[in-house]
Amino acid sequence: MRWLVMIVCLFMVQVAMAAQPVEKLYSEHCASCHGTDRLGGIGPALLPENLARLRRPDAIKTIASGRAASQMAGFGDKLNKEEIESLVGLIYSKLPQVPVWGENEIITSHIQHEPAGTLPDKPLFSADPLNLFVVVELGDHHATILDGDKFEPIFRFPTRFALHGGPKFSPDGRFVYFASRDGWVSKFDIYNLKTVAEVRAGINTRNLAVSGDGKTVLVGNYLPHSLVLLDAGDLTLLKVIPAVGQDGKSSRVSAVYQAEPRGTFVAALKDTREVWEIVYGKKDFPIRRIAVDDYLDDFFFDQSYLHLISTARDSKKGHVLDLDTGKKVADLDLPGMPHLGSGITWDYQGHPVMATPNMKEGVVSVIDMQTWKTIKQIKTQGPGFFMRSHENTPYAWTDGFATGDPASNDTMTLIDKNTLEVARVLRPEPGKTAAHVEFTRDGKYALVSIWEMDGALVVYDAETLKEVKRIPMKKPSGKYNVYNKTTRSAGTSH
Ligand code: DHE
Repeated sequence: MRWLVMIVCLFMVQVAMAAQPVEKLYSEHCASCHGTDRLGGIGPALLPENLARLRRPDAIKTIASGRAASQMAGFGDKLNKEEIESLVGLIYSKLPQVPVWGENEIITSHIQHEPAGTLPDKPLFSADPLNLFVVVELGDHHATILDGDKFEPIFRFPTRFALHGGPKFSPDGRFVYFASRDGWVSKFDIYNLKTVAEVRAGINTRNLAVSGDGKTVLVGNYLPHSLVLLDAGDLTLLKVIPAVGQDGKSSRVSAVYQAEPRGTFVAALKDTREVWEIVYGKKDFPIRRIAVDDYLDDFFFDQSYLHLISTARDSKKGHVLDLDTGKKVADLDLPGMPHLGSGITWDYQGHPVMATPNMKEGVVSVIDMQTWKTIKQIKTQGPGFFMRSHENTPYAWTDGFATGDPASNDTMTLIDKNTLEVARVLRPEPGKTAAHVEFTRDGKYALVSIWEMDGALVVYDAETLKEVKRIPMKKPSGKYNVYNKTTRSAGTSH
């Protein structure tokens, strides 16, 4: 009997030790950098929504051993295995209430590094300002401004933690705006190589868009459920719009886009059957709510921005919406998990077609944009994440890294845009992840990421497909050519 009592007591002591101290452990070891409320500080927010890309075993490793090239120290000598695991349990648990991040919090977070209009209007460098690339290096949270003629870095600077989505340019290409998953928006002056302003627009942000007139920035958030309008000049707050459907249900915002030919922003709402179009040139930013028959996610637009192409959450079909009438005009046959955000368009036999990679299947779907019929499913090496081309190049390039399958992870499949056949498969560095392509402004060179900590950008001659240069980088993710982006090339995401 005595042994039973002892076991029970031991068990209770263990439960008490494991259950109670985790908050204390957090406040002792984590709160000073990640915030008492886990909303972030000098370190990132530690909430399940923000940690979605970090696997638990990696979180355990990070707490034990720290994170290279960051201020995150290792705690392996201070915390035992159970303590580290209990902390991981805590940071992957939801906060009891959706945290407040409203006008006050946004306004208070604003940082003006350089007063607007005080920096010179001429670039500090001689490289063609329209043929620069902004390269996001996720490995150590930096970005590089790269000369697109010489393929030489001009400047490298720290970014906020975990940038996501494509950085967006001002229409003249002078400024670039970044969004981090933690909600930080930064405006960088490319001419003067300086971050000029920053603001935290949310706690878990999806992406941002810059209006066609360059005056306004729109930010879409998962946490809280909001859209935030900022003055593109100095990033001061213009308006917070709670993302609430007509049915009163609040919704996460999946992504936001600019539709310059329409003078609007378009917002994708994850939890309500509506698409929002926001007029950026009008006072108070009026919202047009377009009722749709499904939860639409992951948007793509035709070059005129008349048609919005999207995937519906619960069906295996794509959905084409006429933005003028607000009516669905076609269903698309799109099995698997197409990644429309990476879609591109080109002319095929006199018709505009769109093509999208697929994150679940090794296939690229090519769709006629007049009949909205799938004209070909092209087999690739494996499920792909990103796709790119350029008006002056014969191939559409797609990677095979969406599922991390080692058989396709290191491949680039090149599709001939005239025949819709696979023309070539490249392996920029066998065994290492290859992903995301971007072209120079003339389309003559293609830059591919070796998406690894000791990674690189591999520059290919886009015609001969010979490697021209390899530039070492720390897990380079996306790279964005100023000209292709500001002119909304059909071969790149907008
Ligand atoms: Fe992305 C763009 C959504 C996971 C890297 N990603 C986008 C965009 C959307 C989106 C809506 C377009 C916004 C824009 O450009 O402004 N991404 C999603 C997801 O829903 C998904 C699958 C899950 C998630 O956690 O958000 C997801 N994305 C990832 C990654 O795991 C990637 C590979 C690494 C990372 O950074 O987390 C990743 N997404 C990117 C990149 C772009 C992007 C590099 C910009 C592509 C471009 O060329 O424009």
